[in-house]
Amino acid sequence: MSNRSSNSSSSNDTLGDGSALIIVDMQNDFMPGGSLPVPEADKIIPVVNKYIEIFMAKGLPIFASRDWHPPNHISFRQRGGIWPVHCVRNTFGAKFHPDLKLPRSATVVSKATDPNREAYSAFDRTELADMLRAKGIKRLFVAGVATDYCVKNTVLDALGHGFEVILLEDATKGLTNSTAAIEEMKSKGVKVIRLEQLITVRNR
Ligand code: VGL
Ligand code: ZN
Repeated sequence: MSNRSSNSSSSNDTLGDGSALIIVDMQNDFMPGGSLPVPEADKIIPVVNKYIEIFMAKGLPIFASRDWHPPNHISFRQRGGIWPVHCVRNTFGAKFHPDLKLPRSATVVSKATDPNREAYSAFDRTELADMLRAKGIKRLFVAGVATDYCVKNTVLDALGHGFEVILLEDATKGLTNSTAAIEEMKSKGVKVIRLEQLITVRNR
């Protein structure tokens, strides 16, 4: 707790003690060529890797969520849901993209594992909030896909749990409406930054 700022307007973009990186659903099925592709999702991989490098260099914790559905998940069209079959647990589509440089020390959070419940948020029936609190985390930097589904729901839940949230705008891609999703997150108190701004803060 060495770098607390007394100025609350600038305190929540500071990368230091109490910060963690959450990478949402960077899985093959959400990439171009996958069964539920998020346009250009593969383009953010190098940027996500850069954030991973920065958090690793600072010794800060990294969490990676994954959509981890059973084969008969309620969100699939075959069961009346709105999505094609995607991210079925233990399949290639559910694996993280091979270019994502997730460190061994990262904590993987599996979500939407119940066949009869949809869960977009990485906090929904997972241990994420407890694990973050156990590590003294107060501030979450969020990257990944899809901006307008799992990222947004994870971010809003994080606010509900009392975490400060910073969305990494250059490390997220949406399915249909990223702009509206980002505006909604901003209106609820989320700060939105890009790599350049994080480095500026880091080197201050
Ligand atoms: C997601 C649709 C269905 C996501 C997951 O990760 O944003 N979107 N399941
Ligand atoms: Zn899903």
